[in-house]
Parts: sequence; structure tokens; C-alpha cells
Amino acid sequence: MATYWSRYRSVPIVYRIGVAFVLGSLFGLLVGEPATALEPLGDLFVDLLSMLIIPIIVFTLLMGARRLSPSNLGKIGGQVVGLYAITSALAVFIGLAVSNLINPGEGLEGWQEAEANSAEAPSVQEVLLGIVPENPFGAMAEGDVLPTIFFVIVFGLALALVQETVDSEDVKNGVETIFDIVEAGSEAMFKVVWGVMEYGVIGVFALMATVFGQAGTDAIIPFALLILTLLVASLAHIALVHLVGIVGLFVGQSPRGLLVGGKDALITALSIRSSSGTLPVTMANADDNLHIDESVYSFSLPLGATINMDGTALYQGVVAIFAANLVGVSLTIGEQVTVVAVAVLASIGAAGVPGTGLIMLTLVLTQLGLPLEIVGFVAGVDPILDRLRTMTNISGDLAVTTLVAKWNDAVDFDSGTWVPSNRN
Ligand code: DAS
Repeated sequence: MATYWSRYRSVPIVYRIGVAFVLGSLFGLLVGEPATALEPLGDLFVDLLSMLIIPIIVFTLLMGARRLSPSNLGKIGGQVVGLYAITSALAVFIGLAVSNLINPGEGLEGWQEAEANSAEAPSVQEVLLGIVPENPFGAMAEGDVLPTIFFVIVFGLALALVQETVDSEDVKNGVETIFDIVEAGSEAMFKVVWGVMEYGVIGVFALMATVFGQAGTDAIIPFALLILTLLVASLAHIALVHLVGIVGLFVGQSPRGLLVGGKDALITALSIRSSSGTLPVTMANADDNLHIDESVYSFSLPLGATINMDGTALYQGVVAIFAANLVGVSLTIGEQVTVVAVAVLASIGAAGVPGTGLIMLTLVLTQLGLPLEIVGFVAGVDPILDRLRTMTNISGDLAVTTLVAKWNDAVDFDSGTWVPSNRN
């Protein structure tokens, strides 16, 4: 028995969830309506995910804010972070636009009611004003995601600033202690996350059995469309923003130079689904192929691996529309701006590891009052979706790094894959 259990645990959790997704779907198709008896097991998974939302925001974003502290950043840092935020926001818009065109999730309307967060959808002005909490602890207690994210980032930056500007050693040590506690808390929270994902094998099986038990084969197309939408949106973002926009227009070089120069990193990202894990390859490509100076990439790429997630941000836009279609509502402009704000701000705290986008999705869906069951649904195809997200994340890191390097005369365009003869 112990060997079976150890063999079971040796399979990465996301593959086990993928198998549960398929088996749960088949079970629902075979058994039909009676399969919905498993729904409470799926609801438990959703409740466990909900439990994580505020603690994940507090712990990961405080650490993320520390990395963004003004003195850490400097001139190059300011350029890098500014471009990272712009490209991530553009990514969400592209995700929303492509998703509004393809409309994944249509055909499954009405299987779930939206737990409306507010009597009616907020306007753009209400969303932007709503980012600032009247009572930050009340926002946390209410599970109000966007105001909580805003306060935690501001507080994290303030802590970093205090540590850098006050003379008192006690205060400096006090801030260090807070960050140490937060770092330990962040590690502990991710232990809880993966514990919840262990249960997710049962939860996703139950969720898929329920939706296919209710909807039958009608549920197949919406999921296929979801994968197609993310693929189209990711490739559109890489082509339009990273290659044509940044490298072609602003850097003034052939986009092919970046694609060939960064191909090892892009392929690695597709394979291991981790920006942090790909980082050594990304840095090697920046140095050996793109001939970018270490003074730039040694700062921009590690920072990009954690806070710059164009693919992850784009994914939030795609799934937000998918989720809205599943519950038969359409997102107002104000709600779509909410998706942009949550996705860009939350990516500051997101770690470049497999499944980050899935965890961030709980923040976006909660803020929009859309059912968290969607997380269980997309978890089953996450091994595919995460690869596309991570490749797009890495592509964005390299494109922005190239532009910042150009601005600071820290790249040699007369060598490496920028020269046609060197592009194999
Ligand atoms: N796998 C994450 C990364 O490493 C991306 C994601 O999950 O969205 O960038």
C-alpha cells in the first residue's frame, strides 16, 4: 500500500488533477444527472480555495512590495517596472478582447448562479475609487480583493521605505522581523495551497462530474474554446506587443532576433511551466544570444520572473469572460477594468511557479462575484494553459529587458542573434 501511495504522490499534482478532470468528465457523461450527488465534494474544494484568498494576498504581496521599494529600483528599475505594468495591462486587454470575440463558455449558461458582489455591476469610476479601502481590515474581513491588494502593496512599500530611511536600529530590525515573519507566512501559505490542491483531485473530479452530469456533451465545446482562446490571445500578445511593438517599433530591431535569441527560454517555459525555473536559461539567452549587458538583465529578469506575468494577466481576462458566459452574464466595462486592476496588481505578488495563474484567478473571480467553481474547472486543463501563460511571461521579460537595455546603451545589436547570419 505504501508503495502505491508513494507512487501516487510522485506524480505532479497538476497531472493528477488533469486525470481527475478527464475521469470526472467521463463519469458525468456516463452517469448523467445522478453524478450531481458529488457536488458537495466540489463545493468543499471551492470553499477551501476561498479560505486562501486574503492570506495569500497579504503574505505574497508584502514580499512583492519589498522588491518594488524605491531605493531597490533606481532609474533602470523604474523603467523596468513601468514597462512591466504597461505590458501586463495590455495583456489583460488583449485577453478580454480575444475572449469577447471567441466567447468561450457560451452554451453552458445558467449552470451556476453568480454570487453578485454588489447590487449592480460597478462603473469604471466606482471601480477606480473602490480600489482605496475606507477600512483595510474591513476589506480583508469582507474578502474585498482589490482594496486589500491596494492597501497591502502600499503598506509593504511603506515598510521598505521605513527600513531604508529611519536611523533607529530597533525600527529597522522591527521591519526586518516583520518581513521575516511575512516570508515564513508566505511559505506556509503555499504549503496550504498545495495541500488544498491535493484535495483538488477529488474536488475537480466532483466538479467535472457535476457539470458534465448536468450539461452532457454540451460542456465539451466551451472547454475546447477556452484553450483555443488562450492560445490565440497569447500568440497575439507576443506578436503584437512583444515582437512588433517593443522589438520592432521601439527597439528598432528584427523581432526574429528576439525569437531566435530567446528560443531556449521560451521552449523551457513551455516545458516546465515555471518562470523562476526558466530564469537561468532566460539569463543565458539574454547574455549569450541577445548580448544584453548583465547590469540590466541581472535586475530585470529575476524581477520579471516574479512580477511580470503578461500571460498570467491575459489568462485572467480570458477566464473572466469564460466565467461570465458560464453564469449567463456579460461583464460591464467597469468589471473588465476591475480584471485589469486585479490582474496587474496581483501579479506583483505572484510567484513564477506552476499554477500561479490558477491561484490568482480566485482573486479575480471573487472580486467579480463569479463562482469559484470555475477554478476547479480550469484546474483540469491547467497543465496546458499554464504552459502558454509561462511562455508569454518569459517572452515579455525578454522584450522589456531588450528595450530597457537599448535605452541604457547596454546591448550590442551588432552581434548575437540580432545579426541575420547568426540566426540558426
Ligand atoms: N506558471 C507561472 C509562471 O511560472 C505562470 C502562471 O501560472 O500563470 O510564470
